Amino acid sequence: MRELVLVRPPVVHLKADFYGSIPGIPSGIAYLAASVRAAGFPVRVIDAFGTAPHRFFTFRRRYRARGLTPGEIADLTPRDSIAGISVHCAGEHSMSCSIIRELKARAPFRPVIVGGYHATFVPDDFIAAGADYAVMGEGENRLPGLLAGLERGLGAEGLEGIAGRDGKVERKTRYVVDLDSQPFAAVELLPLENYWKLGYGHGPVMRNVRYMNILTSRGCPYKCSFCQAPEMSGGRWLRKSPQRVLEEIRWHMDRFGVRDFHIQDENFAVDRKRVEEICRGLIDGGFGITFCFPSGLKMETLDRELLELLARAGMRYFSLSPETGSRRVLELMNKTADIDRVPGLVSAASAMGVSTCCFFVAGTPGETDEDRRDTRRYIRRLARSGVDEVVMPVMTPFPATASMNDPELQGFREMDELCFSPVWRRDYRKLDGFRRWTYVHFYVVRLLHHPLSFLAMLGRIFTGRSRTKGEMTARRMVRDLLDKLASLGGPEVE
Ligand code: B12
Ligand code: SF4
Repeated sequence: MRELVLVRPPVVHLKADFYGSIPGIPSGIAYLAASVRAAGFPVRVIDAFGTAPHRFFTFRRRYRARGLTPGEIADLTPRDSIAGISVHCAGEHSMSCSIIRELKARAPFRPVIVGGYHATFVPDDFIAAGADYAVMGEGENRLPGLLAGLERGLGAEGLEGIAGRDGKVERKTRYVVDLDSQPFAAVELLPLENYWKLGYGHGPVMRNVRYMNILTSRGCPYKCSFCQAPEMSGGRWLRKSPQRVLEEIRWHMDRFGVRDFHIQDENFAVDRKRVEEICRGLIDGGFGITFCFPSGLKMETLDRELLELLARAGMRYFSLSPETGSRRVLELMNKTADIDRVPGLVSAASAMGVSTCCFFVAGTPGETDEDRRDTRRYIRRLARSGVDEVVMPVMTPFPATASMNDPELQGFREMDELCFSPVWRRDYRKLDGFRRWTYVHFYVVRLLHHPLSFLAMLGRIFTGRSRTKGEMTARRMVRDLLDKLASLGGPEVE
């Protein structure tokens, strides 16, 4: 039986994007690898970022990548294997095509399969680049079937949600996997020590503490116009039971010595009873862990009582996404968000010793200067309430979202440019200026209203005991600069 080699591409971003990309433990492929293995297929992972996280190289002149080059990945992939490439985001588009070409150049008849969040929405581009199959949506319920078909000398016949060279595309639009029956992620296939040594990730990484990205649920029932989650999950929200979540946490603690969990769910707290049971299980079971929500919690699912329970169970950081201070813009986004609740939630969390982040997006089509003034005013209010950091990407469209066809969001030349600093937008300079000044407003108000906490933040940046993404990023920039210097003269990949 041929081995499946799952590839996580190097992390890529536009050189002109000052904020870069956020590397972290790739949880999705680790869950997928475990399911494929449980179905009886040998599997290994080539994590091109995690294997060489300090190695920068230039990709197609305008992009900066980190990790192994496409040629090195192809060299490491046995010719008699089946290759599977995980394409998480639009920024990995051309890099993944390049990996496909390198793999095919070395072994033209070796099957190459792509899958992942981004590949789900533009499967044909990867078939055109030379891939044999593109799996759309969840991988667990169709990759084993495809591998079995390939072993029998067939292909994707009879399987839905797989695009192939014959052009047949039947798109699966709803999540269906029973998460409780799914094995725990095969994270031992990843270069975990490298991630732990890095000292940064998506959520704030604690010094000398092993962390793990985990998923306790999948999908989201909301329908924000800029987000791919509704299309990816078909509006479904799937959950693991509290018991299973607790077992998974205990397994990571016992097997890998993990003590800090980064819960990466799209929408963790949809079911309040489930959250309460998980928290009570952590408290009563004396787990003694910490956890955070770097991908956010939905504000409507929280109140003071639930925050208290989460804090007692070990929550140390979470982010909320008001996105804007203007109700008009919220309507344009088709976003349900009761933004007046946020100041109360962050000050309550702050009093409990939990750090908070608020997420905004600048440049929603139809947003006016007046809306932006409302946003800045609202952010100053949050700074007074004690929020620890704000993050403000600039709106970029993603495939399969309403934003993708918006006339105001046109002008990009290729998918890879779809990042949170869309420098190709005609109004980018104005929007970038707005976000930079908004950061200045935020930190000045924070300094004036919470001087001690501001000074403590500076101290933590200095000592590396980061409690927020911003503190971690400040140190990361220095580390990245040193890595870039050490990588000078490195490869330039076309
Ligand atoms: C967790 C997460 C991360 C984690 C883990 C990433 C990973 N590689 O696994 C971290 C924090 C590292 C991360 C980083 C980034 N992310 Co992210 N991430 C998410 C998040 C919150 C959930 C995704 C998830 O885990 N879903 C559940 C799992 C099970 O699904 P999955 O990983 O896609 O894997 C399944 C299938 O896709 C498939 N599959 C996956 N790979 C393969 C491979 C093969 C061969 C097959 C057959 C199937 C298959 O099977 C898996 C199991 O079912 C979504 C949020 C959202 N609202 O959607 C964003 C999201 C996917 N991320 C996004 C972005 C932009 C990024 C970053 C670029 C952010 C940044 N500015 O730096 C970086 C990229 C870094 C990188 N190259 O990895 C965007 C993607 C938009 C786009 N199309 O470009 C999303 C949609 C968030 C958003 N709305 O902006 N992310
Ligand atoms: S932005 Fe958040 S709440 Fe809105 S659809 Fe996406 S994951 Fe759901």
